[in-house]
Amino acid sequence: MESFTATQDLDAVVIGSGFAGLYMNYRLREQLGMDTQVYEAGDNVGGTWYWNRYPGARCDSESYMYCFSFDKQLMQDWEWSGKYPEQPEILRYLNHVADRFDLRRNTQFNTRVIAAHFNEATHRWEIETDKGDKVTAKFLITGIGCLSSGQIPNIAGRDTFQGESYHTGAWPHGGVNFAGKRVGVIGTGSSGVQSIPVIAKQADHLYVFQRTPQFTIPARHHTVDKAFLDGVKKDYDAIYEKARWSNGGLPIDPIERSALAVSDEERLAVYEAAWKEGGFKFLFGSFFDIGLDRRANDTASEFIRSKIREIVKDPDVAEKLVPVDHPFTSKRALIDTDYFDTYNRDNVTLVDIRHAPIQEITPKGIRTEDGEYELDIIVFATGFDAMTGTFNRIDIQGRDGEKLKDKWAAGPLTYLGVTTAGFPNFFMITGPGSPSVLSNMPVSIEQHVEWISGAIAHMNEQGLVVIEADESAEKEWVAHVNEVAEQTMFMLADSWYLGANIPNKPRVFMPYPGGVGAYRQKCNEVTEAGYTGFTISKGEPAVAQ
Ligand code: N01
Repeated sequence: MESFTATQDLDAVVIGSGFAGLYMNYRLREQLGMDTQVYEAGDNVGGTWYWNRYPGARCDSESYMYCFSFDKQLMQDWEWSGKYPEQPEILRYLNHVADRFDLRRNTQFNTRVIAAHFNEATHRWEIETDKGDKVTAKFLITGIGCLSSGQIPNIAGRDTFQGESYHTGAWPHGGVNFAGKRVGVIGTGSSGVQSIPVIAKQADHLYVFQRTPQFTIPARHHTVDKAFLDGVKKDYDAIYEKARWSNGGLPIDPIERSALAVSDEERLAVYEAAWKEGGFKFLFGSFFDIGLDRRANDTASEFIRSKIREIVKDPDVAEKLVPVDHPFTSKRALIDTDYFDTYNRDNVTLVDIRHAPIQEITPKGIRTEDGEYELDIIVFATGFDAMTGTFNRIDIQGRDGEKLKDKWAAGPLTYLGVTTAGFPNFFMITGPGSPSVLSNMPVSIEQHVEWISGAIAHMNEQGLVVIEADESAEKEWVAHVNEVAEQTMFMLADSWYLGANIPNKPRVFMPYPGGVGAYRQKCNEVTEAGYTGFTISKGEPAVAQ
């Protein structure tokens, strides 16, 4: 982008208009009075919830916690209809937020940012979009989501298929008609586990192509009890505050009990009660060491395996569904509605592609080592190039023309998951190295947006121009993230947390697993100590903080 001629010089550019971009826009524009432009690839707000419209899509944080807390009246006014919010309802909520705070006014839709280069002479970002916009901004902030670059595996013959095919993360707005169709779903992660039971009810026949069996807990989704929600609303501040200081961003009391310190009977009773209640309490509300100690974990993993064998009537199918190659919680923990029971249906076939891998996609369907499955529709529930994939699609260049993609070639390097050294005035909402995907996202998003706007407000008040993470602080933070990750089950499975789902992606644990409370504490300490680990300057010369 040499000789960059901008049509506008802005205070800030925000990329994305999901939960993160919406709130960032609100803070910058309404609270800091900054001239802000938002660019959004979709034709409306919603981010993840705009794109992921597959059947059964819903969030697995309970609805009363899957929302913003920055506006008390908004919290009181919005009524959720179910225990877990469904995609259309979350999208309605985000549209309501956009309307209520007039957030579309400075948002340009159907527009992707394709390049952003930091100009060291002007201390401004020079930003270009696929629609030909050229603007500069003092601050560049990404709200591009952690799971927004869909991954369709490069299976031989993929383009020869003559039926319809879809990725769950780019679902047609008009929906897909499965009636009377032979459908193949590849993938049994969150998207597969949610969509499989719903598609099974609509399709003539459903073939599930499973590479890795999953541990999943029943969600026990039900209509929200009005009295419960009324109770929540009376106590919303305290409930949300508890979530802010929790491990996973949910208002669940920390458990001190070890799975290894109780009798077999007591342990079983705890698991049975949690299984009956449903949801993530099985993980966060049973024993503290399930995610930390392999022997403790074995007790939970074994309990879930016994449930799979109990639910699935055909013992051969049950055995194929039982995960044996990784412990519970080493991949993303899942909750489901009727997932295992779906395999008792006559119109559902489990195809074990671990033992008979897919050889090719043919014009008629999918051929595995065991034979060809003729299909009308293929659904790729095959996940995302998570956490770094969307950054890599934008040509982001910092000091000395260094490309972010090159800097992160061996894995993402960030300070606090919100900034990266050598890229001044650049902030990432829920970037790699922050709790992000290991937490209830709105809690982490709000924390980042508020931390970023706090840093910007500080700079504005002090007449400071450039904020930049120090390399040494970044190095220390990355080492800390790795050290904490090493103590968890996460290292014991191939997962997108580690980049294992993308060919040639470096195997590095990307989110911060230390918990949102501990992370918030660290961020607060950095701020209170005058932005330790950052250099903030008036441009030239730099003033070490
Ligand atoms: O993707 P995934 P996802 N051949 O990567 C399989 C969030 N989310 O879209 O495990 C055959 O988890 C792959 O198999 P394996 C949530 O954070 C949240 O489901 O790699 N199979 C796996 O089974 C989630 O974790 C919600 O062996 C292939 C599946 O495809 C994240 O998004 C809902 C394959 C991919 O699973 C991603 O979930 C939905 C190949 N070549 C998503 N490549 C909620 O809040 C991949 N697979 C509820």
